[in-house]
Amino acid sequence: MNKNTHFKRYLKLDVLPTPWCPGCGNGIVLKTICQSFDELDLPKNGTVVVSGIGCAGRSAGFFDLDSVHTAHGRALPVAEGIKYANDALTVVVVSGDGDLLGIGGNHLLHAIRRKTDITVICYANEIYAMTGGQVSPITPHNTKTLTTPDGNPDYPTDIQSLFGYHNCFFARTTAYHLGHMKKCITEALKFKGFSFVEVRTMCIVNYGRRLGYKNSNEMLLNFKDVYKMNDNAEELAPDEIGIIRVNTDGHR
Ligand SMILES: Cc1ncc(C[n+]2csc(CCOP(=O)(O)OP(=O)(O)O)c2C)c(N)n1
Ligand SMILES: [Mg+2]
Repeated sequence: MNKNTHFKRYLKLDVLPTPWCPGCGNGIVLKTICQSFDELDLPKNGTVVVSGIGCAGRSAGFFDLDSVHTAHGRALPVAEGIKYANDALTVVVVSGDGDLLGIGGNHLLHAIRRKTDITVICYANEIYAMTGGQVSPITPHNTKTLTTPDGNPDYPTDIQSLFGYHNCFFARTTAYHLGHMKKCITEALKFKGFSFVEVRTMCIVNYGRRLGYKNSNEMLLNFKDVYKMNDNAEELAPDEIGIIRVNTDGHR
């Protein structure tokens, strides 16, 4: 394998293709996570991937690593348990916004509080994709979904605000900003403590089509138009991507 395909060693190539719809952003995120693993040369017998349930959660089965596909919303406590049992392992959670912030939201609060040294990659497609496109905790206000046909009456959770004064690593990036996504994931993996990367990604089939997008490329280009880079922020505005900096001792 050459330098550009070296990341494939972290994938079970023989079980491809994935079950994801044409135009889904999940493959971009999966590939980028593997590229970050490759950059850090993470040992295959020292890295564990944990997921909840959902389209994003299906990622866990495609890593050529030990992985656990947990019940819906339960990825974090399982991942924390693995880390506490064997501190030498690198433990990575890959799951969706519905799984991590909706049904698993309570676990997220406590993982942040405990600052367990794990990395969470949230495939933030703003929707419960696998089950047909129900409103999620980060669906924007007024947005039409299967369960909010007149527009979402609620406002989305600002994920970074959950971290409050706790000394964790938080980054927001998108499926369009490939280099930035890789940097965010690599930095999160290097961080000693709880790290969370919110990756804005697209679901055309159960979300974008309802919003009037013609194809997933339009959704991808929308990330380019909307999101501005701000890598030294104390706090990210809703239209900014970047890393919330923490000091080396873990303090903001
Ligand atoms: C306890 C439980 N409740 C509900 C479901 C149904 N369910 C499966 S996937 C899913 C949504 C997942 O959404 P998200 O985590 O955002 O992942 P996505 O499919 O969008 O990638 C739901 C509600 C379930 N499997 N288990
Ligand atoms: Mg989702």
